[in-house]
Amino acid sequence: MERAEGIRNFVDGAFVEPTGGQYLDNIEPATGKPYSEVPDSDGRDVELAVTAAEKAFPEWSRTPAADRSRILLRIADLIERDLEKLARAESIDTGKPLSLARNLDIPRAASNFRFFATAILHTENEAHVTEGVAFNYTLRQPRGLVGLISPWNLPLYLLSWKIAPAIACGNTAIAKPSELTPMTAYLLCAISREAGLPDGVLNIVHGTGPKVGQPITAHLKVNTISFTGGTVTGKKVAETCAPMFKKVSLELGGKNPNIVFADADLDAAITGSVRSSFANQGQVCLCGSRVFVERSAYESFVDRFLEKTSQLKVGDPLEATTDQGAIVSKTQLEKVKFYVGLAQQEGGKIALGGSVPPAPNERCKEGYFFPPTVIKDLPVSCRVNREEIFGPVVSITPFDSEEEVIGYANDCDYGLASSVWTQNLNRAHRVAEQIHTGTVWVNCWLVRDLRVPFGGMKQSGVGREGGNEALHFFTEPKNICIAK
Ligand code: TXE
Repeated sequence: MERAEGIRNFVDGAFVEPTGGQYLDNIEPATGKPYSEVPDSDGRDVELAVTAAEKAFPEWSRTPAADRSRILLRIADLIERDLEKLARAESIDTGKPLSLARNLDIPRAASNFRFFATAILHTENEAHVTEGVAFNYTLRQPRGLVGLISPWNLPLYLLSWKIAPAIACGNTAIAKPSELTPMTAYLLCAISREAGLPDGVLNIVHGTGPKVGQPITAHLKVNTISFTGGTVTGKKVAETCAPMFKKVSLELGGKNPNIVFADADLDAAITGSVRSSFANQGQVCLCGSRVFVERSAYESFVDRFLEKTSQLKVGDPLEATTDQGAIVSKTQLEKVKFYVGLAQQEGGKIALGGSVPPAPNERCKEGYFFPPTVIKDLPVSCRVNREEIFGPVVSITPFDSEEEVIGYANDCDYGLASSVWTQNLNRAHRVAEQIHTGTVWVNCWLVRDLRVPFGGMKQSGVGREGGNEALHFFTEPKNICIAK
């Protein structure tokens, strides 16, 4: 692979070197080799970005919504124009199949910009008349300088899900993508400049969590933080922000139950469960990593689930026939292998996969590959069924009653998402109301309407993204009360 263009920080509308002149290797997961470099920035670079964002804020926050909307719509159009380039960059950077980046990640990034570009044209302000006394109206104003920190699994999809509402609402932003997958964030900068986004509205500082993420979260002038990543890091972000009374949104990990009742449409349940188990190599916080099947359907489901899963092709992410690409990093691959080993110690039986496959081709002989893996017979509350693996590994467990499976589903430190497969409408409503997750999909998975609240409870995070939740998060409500 030819060495890709060097990534630079984007500050005040210009591409700049990191102050310290240091760079990190950016590894291609499919080959295990460096293919580009990413700025190893530090607090000095964050300071430059904050200064730029502060300078841009007065003008941008006063820019009419119609003008902000036009620029964000242009960004969406340019993302679509550059779809192939962005999809290829995302695939190379993350190891995900090019087909997945082309069909999911990049189109959703365009949708994120388009959604919030139009949402700000239709917001309503509340008014309350205190009869005979006063007239109240609620003004929602931009918060100011916001910090946006995003993870490596869906890089442009999740970063744009923060940038779009933040700047649509009139804030200016300092964003930090994961150091593992910086490329599409870098490519977005030229797109935003071409779309006419004023200098300093969006600033992107590349680098590690401790050297760049932490200074962003700790900066006195950054009063709002939107974070997506692991629960451990989420706690560090919360610890930093709490004493500074910052507004924080935390979108963290998940250990999502996928519940299949015997009365389900099993064809749909199996197709949907294979997808929810292994999409993006299982590296989606919404993946259904704990599969529960009603006992009377268990054997049949397992046989057909294994058969369909065995048809998934692990391969070079750039090849059109690939269903499963590479795991994002050597560290993440080791984490997946650790949990597969632990599963066997905890009594699990590997029904499919479980060990590193042969390299898909010469180019990828040192890549980070792991096959879709299915584990049976695990104790319900063992570590593998409680801890987030974030890889292509699921457990399948039978259950005997609705009450029992709801108890299994809720006996979890996370509460992000769940799926329920049943053709009994009453049961669907009854079970969905009792499961402690922020999203419950019934007879589907990853159906996403951008207007709905998105997020989790317990250790899956705090707050919600999407729709009005995002518009409210990135604005400050003010009650103005005028005496009669
Ligand atoms: O995420 P991190 P990692 C889970 C998954 C994964 C685990 C760790 O289980 O194995 O999290 O993954 C930045 N202050 N998810 O290590 O560390 C970091 O640079 C401020 C679920 O990749 O949480 C990156 O930009 N920022 C998740 C971002 O935080 C800090 C998706 C996320 O990195 C920081 C990804 C700090 N102290 C992983 N330390 C989901 N919910 O989708 C790091 N960062």
